[in-house]
Amino acid sequence: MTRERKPIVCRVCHAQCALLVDYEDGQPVAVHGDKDNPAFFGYSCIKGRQIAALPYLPSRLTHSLKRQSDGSYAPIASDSAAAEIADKIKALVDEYGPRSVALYIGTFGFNNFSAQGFALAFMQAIGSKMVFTSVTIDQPGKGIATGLHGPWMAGVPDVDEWDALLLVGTNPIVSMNGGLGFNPARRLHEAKKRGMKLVVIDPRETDCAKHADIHLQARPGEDPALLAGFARLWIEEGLIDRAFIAENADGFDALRAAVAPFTPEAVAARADVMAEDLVAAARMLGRAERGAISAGTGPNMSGRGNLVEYFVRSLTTLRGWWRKEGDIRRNPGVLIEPTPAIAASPGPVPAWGFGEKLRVRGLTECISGLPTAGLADEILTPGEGQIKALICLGGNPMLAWPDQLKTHEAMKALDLLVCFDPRHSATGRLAHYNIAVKLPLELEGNTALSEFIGTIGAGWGYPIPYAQATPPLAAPPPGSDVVEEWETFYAMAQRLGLKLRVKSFATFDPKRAAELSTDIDMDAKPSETDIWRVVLNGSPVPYDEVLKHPNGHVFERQGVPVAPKPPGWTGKLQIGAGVMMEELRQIAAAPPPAAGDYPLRVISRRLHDAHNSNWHEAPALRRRQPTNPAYMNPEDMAALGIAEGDVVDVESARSTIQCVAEAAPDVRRGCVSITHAWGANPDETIDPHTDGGNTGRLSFDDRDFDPYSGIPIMSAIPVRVRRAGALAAAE
Ligand SMILES: Nc1nc2c(c(=O)[nH]1)N[C@H]1C(S)=C(S)[C@@H](COP(=O)(O)OP(=O)(O)OC[C@H]3O[C@@H](n4cnc5c(=O)[nH]c(N)nc54)[C@H](O)[C@@H]3O)O[C@H]1N2
Ligand SMILES: Nc1nc2c(c(=O)[nH]1)N[C@H]1C(S)=C(S)[C@@H](COP(=O)(O)OP(=O)(O)OC[C@H]3O[C@@H](n4cnc5c(=O)[nH]c(N)nc54)[C@H](O)[C@@H]3O)O[C@H]1N2
Ligand code: SF4
Ligand SMILES: [Mo]
Repeated sequence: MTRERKPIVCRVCHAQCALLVDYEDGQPVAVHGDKDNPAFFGYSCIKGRQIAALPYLPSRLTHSLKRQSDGSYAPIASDSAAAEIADKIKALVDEYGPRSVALYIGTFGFNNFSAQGFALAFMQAIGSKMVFTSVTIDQPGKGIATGLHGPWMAGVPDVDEWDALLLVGTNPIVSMNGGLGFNPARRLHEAKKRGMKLVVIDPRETDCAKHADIHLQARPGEDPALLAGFARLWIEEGLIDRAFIAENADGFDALRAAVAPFTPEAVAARADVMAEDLVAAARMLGRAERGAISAGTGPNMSGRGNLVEYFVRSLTTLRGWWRKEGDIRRNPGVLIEPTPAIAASPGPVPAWGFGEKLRVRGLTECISGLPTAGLADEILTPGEGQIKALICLGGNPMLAWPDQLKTHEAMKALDLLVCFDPRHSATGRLAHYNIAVKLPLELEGNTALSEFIGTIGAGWGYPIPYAQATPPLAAPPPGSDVVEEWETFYAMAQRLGLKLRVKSFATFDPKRAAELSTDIDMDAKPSETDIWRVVLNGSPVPYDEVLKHPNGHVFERQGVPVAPKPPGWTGKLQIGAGVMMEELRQIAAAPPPAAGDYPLRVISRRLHDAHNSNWHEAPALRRRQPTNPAYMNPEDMAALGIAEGDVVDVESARSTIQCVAEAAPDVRRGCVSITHAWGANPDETIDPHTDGGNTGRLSFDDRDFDPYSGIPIMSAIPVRVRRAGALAAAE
């Protein structure tokens, strides 16, 4: 028997953990974390441990599919599919103009920069700017707040330097969403051991909240009031870095005036927490020498994400928690060149109102991209500029977008819908073509994405100059015809006689990125490694060097001391931005929300054993997570006459979904915690025990939406809940 152990960068989610696959006689027999890996220290999760099994699941597409006139699907050769799609795109561009063709980049369009690089180059080649991504239905407030507040070029200190951490509606132990870095449970454990204080604001007692020194189990959607309360108390008690603010920030007086109404008592009443706890949390954070704040999807989706993210930055500024002159940035970049380590901000940058305009709801491009929540209406609204074709790259609009009912109408209205997906997803079941793609086991992979997201904020990216690149471990199943996404875009461009110029992701500097772009040879098809060289052109360590380290490596690169602010520098952070202060005034003026017809709130969450809409059917995952339950506080269940395991109707003003009720004492009373991206299409039969319910169906995309990113309410959705059939029985 031959035994082999092969390393792979996991890309089953964005975290890119270092895994090892054990082979016996060429067959994968086990997948586990690599204990010797210097960034992940052996971490793996059950989802990642499926990496060697996924290519062989019955649900994996081994051939691309084309919809037939009777609505059924038949296999089509990948090159024929590329040719047919290219011809259809050309016909649409000729008749309606390039704007009629849109691209949607979902989760797995980010996990693979080569796919994204080619998709973007193809869109540029046909002349369409209609590029949408999942970012605007995720945490668009992060970009918008950075624009309003201004970026701090030197970034924030690393996890092991913090004395305190505030997590606002994020649960990185499960989600890997930043805040703690990679192998988050271990990093939190180490940080707590050295005395770091943890404050968590979350309506659920999350995995992170269980380790918190103070957990404010607040009413969802009240985060801006809570954070304003922190700011007010810090200012009142002098817990702010006056010198840093005077030197580096404008807008202090405006902020002080806007947070004045948010007294501990007023905030406690709104958010339904104890005023003493709020004060204790604010002081615990305010007395920490160095600290960090990270917010997640919950507060980004519950109505005022921009303001929450703005406070994440402004509170950091008030405490002077940014990396300062002389601090060492230990990771000068390996595959991605970070922003310059200078203790300064260029000042605010435009956050919306530029680029392509949507024809609906007055939405424009924003710093987080074109508003995806406006895309369904863009498709459905007739007239000049209407979108007729949508290319979905590793995303699943039918299960992930808000307003599933409208999304369904939109997908059905398209002249051309193409999904690049290894599975016949809910969106794929409405598509004209599904391109069957290769999976991570069959692809070269690397940690560029994790490094790229290192600029998002506290606890993102690697604190050390670490990178990993691994070759494909296995060929696709025998007899299959699966492609890398870029190959199809290449084939389509060839067919249409277009040239592709692919940008480098290795830098954030737009000028340098343009210089590092590469014209692709349209006659001789490049290799997979060639493509990565293009996509990471100009990386601090050449890609070929990283490829020599399939087990991952900490490169010998000197840390960079943060340089002082250059003389004559005028840029300053802005902590009193007018639009944000106006939102604070509106909140202060409005009473806390009344219960109304829909007294409960569906709050978003992640499940440990499921990732968005992906691979729920994998047997090892299904055993652990057969469906997406409605997790409810047992007291709410008792009050509503609901028993564990009952199917319940969760009804919003938009629609009703069915879920299996599960008692969860960790969920705040009044909240129903349900994860997204389950369920099926509106015209399909749905069994709540296996398919689950789709929370997107509960939301409107055109009510209570953010005017800049378009994100509507996707958490804290007002609902009522009753046992399924209870209404019929009562009548
Ligand atoms: N109500 C509510 N709605 C939400 C959220 C929420 O919390 N609440 N969360 C939002 C967030 S944060 C996000 S990011 C979006 C997610 O939005 P999307 O990215 O659109 O949704 P996913 O479910 O991640 O879709 C991923 C698709 O990629 C396919 N896939 C899996 N592996 C691969 C691969 O290797 N290559 C390719 N090409 N495809 C692959 C899967 O089969 C699946 O169809 O949903 C959003 N929707
Ligand atoms: N295992 C797993 N990991 C994932 C994913 C997955 O599906 N499964 N999805 C990936 C994706 S696409 C993303 S974007 C990241 C997201 O990563 P996170 O943002 O960390 O996602 P969650 O774990 O859902 O944490 C959101 C928290 O917000 C809370 N919450 C809901 N509404 C509110 C509110 O109004 N205020 C406050 N304060 N809290 C609120 C919820 O109770 C929940 O605990 O995770 C990624 N990682
Ligand atoms: S956390 Fe994500 S990257 Fe890490 S093993 Fe799990 S699925 Fe893979
Ligand atoms: Mo996300």
